[in-house]
Amino acid sequence: MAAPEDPRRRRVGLLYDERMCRHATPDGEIHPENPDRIRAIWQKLESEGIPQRCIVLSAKEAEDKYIASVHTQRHVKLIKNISSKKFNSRRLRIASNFNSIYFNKGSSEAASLAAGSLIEVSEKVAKGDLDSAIAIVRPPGHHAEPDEAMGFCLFNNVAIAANFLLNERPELGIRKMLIVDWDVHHGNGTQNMFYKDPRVLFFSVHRFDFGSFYPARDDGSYCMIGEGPGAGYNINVPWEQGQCGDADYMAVWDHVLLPVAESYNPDIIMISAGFDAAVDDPLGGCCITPYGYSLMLKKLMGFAQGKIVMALEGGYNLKSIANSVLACAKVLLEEKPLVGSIEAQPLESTWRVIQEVCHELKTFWPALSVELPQKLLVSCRRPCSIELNLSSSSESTVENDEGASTTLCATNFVDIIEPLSKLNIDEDNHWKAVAPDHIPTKQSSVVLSEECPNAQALMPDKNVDGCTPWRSVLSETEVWYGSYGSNMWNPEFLCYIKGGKVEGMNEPCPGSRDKSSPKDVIWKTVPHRLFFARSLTCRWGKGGVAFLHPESNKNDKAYMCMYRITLEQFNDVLLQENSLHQENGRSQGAGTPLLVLSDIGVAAENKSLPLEALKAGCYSNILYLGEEDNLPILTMTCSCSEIDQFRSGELPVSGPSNGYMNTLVRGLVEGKQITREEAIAYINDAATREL
Ligand code: Q9C
Ligand code: ZN
Repeated sequence: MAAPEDPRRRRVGLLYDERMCRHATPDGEIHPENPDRIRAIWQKLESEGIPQRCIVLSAKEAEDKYIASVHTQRHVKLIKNISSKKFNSRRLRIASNFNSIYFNKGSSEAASLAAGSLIEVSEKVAKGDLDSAIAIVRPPGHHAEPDEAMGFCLFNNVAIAANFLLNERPELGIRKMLIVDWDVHHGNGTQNMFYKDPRVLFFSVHRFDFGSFYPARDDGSYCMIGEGPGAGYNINVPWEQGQCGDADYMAVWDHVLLPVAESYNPDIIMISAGFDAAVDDPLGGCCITPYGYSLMLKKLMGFAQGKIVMALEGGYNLKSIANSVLACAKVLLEEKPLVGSIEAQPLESTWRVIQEVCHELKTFWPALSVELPQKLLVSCRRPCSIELNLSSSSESTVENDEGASTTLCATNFVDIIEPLSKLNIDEDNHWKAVAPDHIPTKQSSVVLSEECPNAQALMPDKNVDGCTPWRSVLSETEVWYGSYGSNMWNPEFLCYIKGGKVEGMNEPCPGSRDKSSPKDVIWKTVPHRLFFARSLTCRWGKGGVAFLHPESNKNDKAYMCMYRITLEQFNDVLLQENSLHQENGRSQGAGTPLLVLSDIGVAAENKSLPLEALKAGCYSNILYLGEEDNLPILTMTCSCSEIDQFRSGELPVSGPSNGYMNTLVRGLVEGKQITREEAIAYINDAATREL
């Protein structure tokens, strides 16, 4: 035994077992959820001398009967047997029936070791043999449903251990527990397993992005508060966007989680500790620092007499997860107070989400009834729309979830900083204060971090404005063009890129100068009202065309097909949609573009950006609809003042012609969003409901 027993010394369990590395992709394909994750964490802890200060445990396989307390017999059997020889030829096909799952010869053992590890450490913490514990396990668990593997998860490790304590070890006195799921993804499986159970308060904070972030189901919404006796014991905090960091999580801790934990008074806390909301995670798009994680954990240690069990869930940047787990281990071990500070303010959307959650739950938790001080609501930071990919090499490789490698071209330093210098900076120098939190520093030679919080210090001294032909600059920036009208139909949109016309169009499109196809096409829904207005367009002839109400409303839902194109192409589409491509010297070639990089920043700040040069066109207003894969989502619609004119009858409101209607329905159906019947109902509703 190492150090002499100090009675104040915390007994922290640390579980790691190399056998959990045997679960891997069957043919060595690259995958973010890979064995190096737990190895990297363990190596980091070893290099810092952490294991010597902990009680190190190895894994035990979970007994079937314990796993079966949250999973169906069928699922237990499948996962227990999937690695056996007789499944050799069927493993791939079976995996493909699940969402984001792979299996190999090591999967069965690893899955039951992960679940068994959680049982092991939870029992020891509940008994008081340990004060707290960290289980460095994989595969992760929180997406696993009663009868379904999902999202890299085979067995729901935390749920199995929670049920074990409640049902199998009543003598340990664990009658109510709090599960805090801070993985960037919603813990859908865990939520489901305890949805009607008041003995488990499940709290998940996750990216939701209005239902478009993985697992992209509506059960991650704040409306899901539990059912029957479990009503009030399920709390979801669904972020509207990425970029959430320390300040946002602290705001949720202080205004939601801690007040609830205080009144609930749990006997133990289990943390579904994914670290994919960490800064630089390739899947999460958020930016919690190791200091942020240590604060989140420290604040929870004030409850349940410090009985805390942490279970690794996601987290896919090896450095980020290793440093974050290290920070957490130190918190559990050390009696020293934390040092550090949180620079940024919460995002504006964070206060909105907190208010929604509190409103939903205040009848169950009176502590959530307090109004947020007005002063908090006005001091917030705004999201930043431009991906800053400062890299010392010219290319950096990021793995996507499916294992394929995507090569991102690093954006040239000058291209990024120069347009930023045009961003509106308010009197309080808001941008400067906010910059470090927003700027990912991926192996960057230029370090924009706490040591160097002043982005302006890094401005190149030469003003390059005017020297760069706009097309080449804008061709290096990608955006999502979100289409909610006829461009949802792929062949139709391609006319604006490649040129030409499809059936129903009166005149052909000239196409964009850069005729390369969109890099990606994805769908999303947005909380905006779709409606039809105007009565005639050159391209479509008689009938109204689709618009989005520029203001968002959470009761509205519009389908949107998003094309990943360059900002140069976006400009060309914008010109064509406003039929300004022939006249107007600024188009097609020389002159100035309608929308430059810095405009995206302004659009992000204000959500919409009317373009003076287009005010005669019908789509003169750029909407910023958040981001996807760190790229801004832009669309075009009418201006706010036109809404008033449509309402008053000054400008006509009319439904789509049959040809236009057919194109919309075709786009939705071929895009596999909804059935033909649903598409027709959706369009009819948009065309008939009063604005
Ligand atoms: N287009 C955990 O972090 N992504 N799971 C699939 C499909 C799956 C994450 C994307 C992400 C699963 C434990
Ligand atoms: Zn996750």
